[in-house]
Amino acid sequence: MNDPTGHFDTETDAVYAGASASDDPFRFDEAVARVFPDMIRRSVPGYTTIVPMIGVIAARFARPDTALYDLGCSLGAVSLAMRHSVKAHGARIVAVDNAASMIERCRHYIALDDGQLPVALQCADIRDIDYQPASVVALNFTLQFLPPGDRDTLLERLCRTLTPGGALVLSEKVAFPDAAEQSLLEELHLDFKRAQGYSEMEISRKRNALEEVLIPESIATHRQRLEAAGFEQVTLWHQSLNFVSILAIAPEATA
Ligand code: GEK
Repeated sequence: MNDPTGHFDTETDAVYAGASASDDPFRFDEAVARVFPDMIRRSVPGYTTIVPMIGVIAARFARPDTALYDLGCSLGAVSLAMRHSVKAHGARIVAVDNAASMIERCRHYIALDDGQLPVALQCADIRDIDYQPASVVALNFTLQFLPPGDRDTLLERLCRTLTPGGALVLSEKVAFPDAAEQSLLEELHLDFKRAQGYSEMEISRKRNALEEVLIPESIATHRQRLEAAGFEQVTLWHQSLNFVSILAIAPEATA
C-alpha cells in the first residue's frame, strides 16, 4: 500500500502482533522503521492530511536561500512533501532524526525521489544540532518524544532560528484537561485503531510501550510555550480526535 505522498511501499505493521512481541518501552528501531509508514498512517488520525498540508504551508512560508527543517523526519514524508511544493530559489531541506534505522531508510527514499530541492540528512539529536537560518521548521509528531523539561529550550532556539515571519508547524498527540473530553477522544482514538485492523492485544501492548516515552500535553500548554518562546501568531489549523497540528509564526523584523 502507498503512503499519502505516494513515495513509500509499505510493509504491514505487526510489531505488537506476535506472541514474541517485546514488553520493552517503545524504540524507533529497525523493526519499527521497516513498517513505519503503515504504522503511523493506521495510528495517527489526520496524518494523511497533515503531511501534504505541511507541503502547502511550506510553499507559502519558504524564503529563498534558507533552510527548511524536518525535525524527527523518520522516513522523510514531510521532507518529500516540502520538496514537491516549495519553489523558493536556493531553499534546501535539512532532515534530522536520531534513529539510525530511520535515517538509513530515509536516505533510500530521498535517492529514489526526483524532486529538485537539495535534502541534507543528519543522524543527530534535534536538541544538539547547530541550526542555520530557516524559513520553515516542521516538528511533525516529534516534540512529544522529548522530556517536557527540554521542550521550552528547543522552541526558544527554533524561534530564534526562524527568519522574520517564518513558520513552525508543530503536530502532537494532546491530552485534555477536562476528564470527559479526554476519555471520549481517547476512546474514539482506540476505535480508530480497531477500525484500522489492530487487535485489542496490539493496541494494549503498544499503549504500554509508549507510556513514559510519548508524553502528551494540553493544547493550552503548547500554545503558552510557543508564545513564551517568542512566536507571534499561534493557530490551531488541524485537529483529528486527540491529534492536532499548530502553525506558529515568528515575529516580523522590527524597523
Ligand atoms: C513523519 N515526522 O512521518 N532527536 C531527533 N529525532 C528524534 C528525537 C530527538 N531527540 N526524538 C525522537 N526522534 C515524521 C514522524 S515519528 C512520530 C515522526 C511517531 C524521532 C524518532 O526517531 C522518530 O523517527 C520521530 O522522531 C517521531 O511525519 O512515531 O509517532
